[in-house]
Parts: sequence; structure tokens; C-alpha cells
Amino acid sequence: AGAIADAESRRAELSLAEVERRAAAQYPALDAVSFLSRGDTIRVIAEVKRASPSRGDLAAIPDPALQASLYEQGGANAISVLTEGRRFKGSLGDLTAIKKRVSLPVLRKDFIATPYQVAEARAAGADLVLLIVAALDRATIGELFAQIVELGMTPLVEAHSADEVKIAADLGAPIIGVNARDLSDFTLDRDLFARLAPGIPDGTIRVAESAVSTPDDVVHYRRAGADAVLIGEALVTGDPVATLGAF
Ligand code: IGP
Repeated sequence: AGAIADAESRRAELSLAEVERRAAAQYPALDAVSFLSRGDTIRVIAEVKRASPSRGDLAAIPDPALQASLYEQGGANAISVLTEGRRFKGSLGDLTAIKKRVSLPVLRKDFIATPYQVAEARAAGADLVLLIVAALDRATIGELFAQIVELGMTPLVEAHSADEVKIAADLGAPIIGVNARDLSDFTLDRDLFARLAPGIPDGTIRVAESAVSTPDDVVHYRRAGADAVLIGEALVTGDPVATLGAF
């Protein structure tokens, strides 16, 4: 409900037509799949995240664009930006600023529920958009998925159960993320990725999300078949270049 209220308040600022005009005027989106495809080493999606409902304030991040450029220097393959304001203290302005500074694909990480938010993501320069299966009904996720592709962006579809992986796979998601954190009660299950990965079709980029903080965690997910890991907290609370170097 918060995300919808946020979207409503922004809608009062700019019309959908105006946002779509700005989206059409952007540089074309980068092909995130080529940046994240399986290689000799695991790929890293590095997240700019100030706070979360489960962990509270994490870091001030006075200059999100500098933060993201440190990730790029550290060897990250894509950047995730929390744009949700109320609980994560992010904004679309963060994404716009980051996109101007890095040459990696940038993910809009938010509770995307409306076509307006998807158009807004592209207008801000996003290359990828998160869709959370648990938060969307089948018709809506299908429509948003199609719109993301239509705008040249890549959907990253997040699942938390075998049924949700099936929904993501049926959509033809090029990238499927398994979130170790249950968004309904914030509990962590570090073995969930290993259990769900076999249900993710070959050719899909498999991403392990959340609570990755040590090189051992990365090795654990690599062994379980992850092509990429998505890391937030560990990079905003420590030295990002050193942390990424250790991975
Ligand atoms: C990053 P962590 O534990 O490294 O900070 O987690 C990322 O997985 C997490 O921010 C996340 C998230 C989400 C946040 C994954 N899916 C959906 C908000 C909404």
C-alpha cells in the first residue's frame, strides 16, 4: 500500500504522458543479460541501500553516485538502487544520479506495481526493473513484464518459493532472483537458493539475493549454481572496493 501511495503522489507531479515522453528520450537501455551472463567468476549486482525495514538505518550514503562508482571500480557487474523512500530511504533521484556516473546496467529496486513506475524507471535511466512475484497478481505481473521489455529494459523477477519460480519461468524471465529473505516476515533462509535453483530453466541467469556478507557466502551460492549474487548491506557498511575485492 505504501508503494502505491508513493506512486500516486508522484503521479500528481508528472502526467503519465510526460513520463513516457521522457522515457522515450532516454539513451537506450543497456543489455543487462550480457553483463550478468555466466563467466569464469560469479557476477555481482551491488546495491545502493541506506536502510531497510528489517535492519533499520545502514549507512548515510551522502553521494549515491560516488558509492556506485566505487562498486564499479571494485568490479561489480551491475548496480541495484533502492528507490523506495519510506522504508528504504531511497529515491528515483538516486537512480538518475547513479546512472549518470557509471557505465554498468542499473536496476530499479522497488515495489513496482504500476505501469507509471515502469515508465518512470526508464525515464530515470534504469536498465533493469525488479518484479516481485509475491507482490503481484498474475495479470499484473504479465503486463508489467511486457512493458519493461517493450521499453528495452530487462525484468529481474524475484521468487521465494518453487511456485513463484514457476511463474517467473512461465513469463520467460531472463533473470530470476531468489531472495533468501522472506519479505512478509523478514526471516532468512540461506538454503532457499540451493533448493529452488534446479527449478530455474537453463539459460536463465540465476541470482542469489540477500544476506551475502562473506567470501564463504559467495562460494556457497556459486556451488549451488548461482550466476550472480545481489549484495547490499555488506557493501554499504564496509569499504566497498575492499569487500568486492575479497569476493
Ligand atoms: C540485498 P542485503 O541483505 O545484501 O542487504 O540484501 C537485497 O537482496 C535486498 O535489498 C532485497 C530487497 C528485495 C529489498 C532483495 N529483494 C525486494 C527490497 C525489495
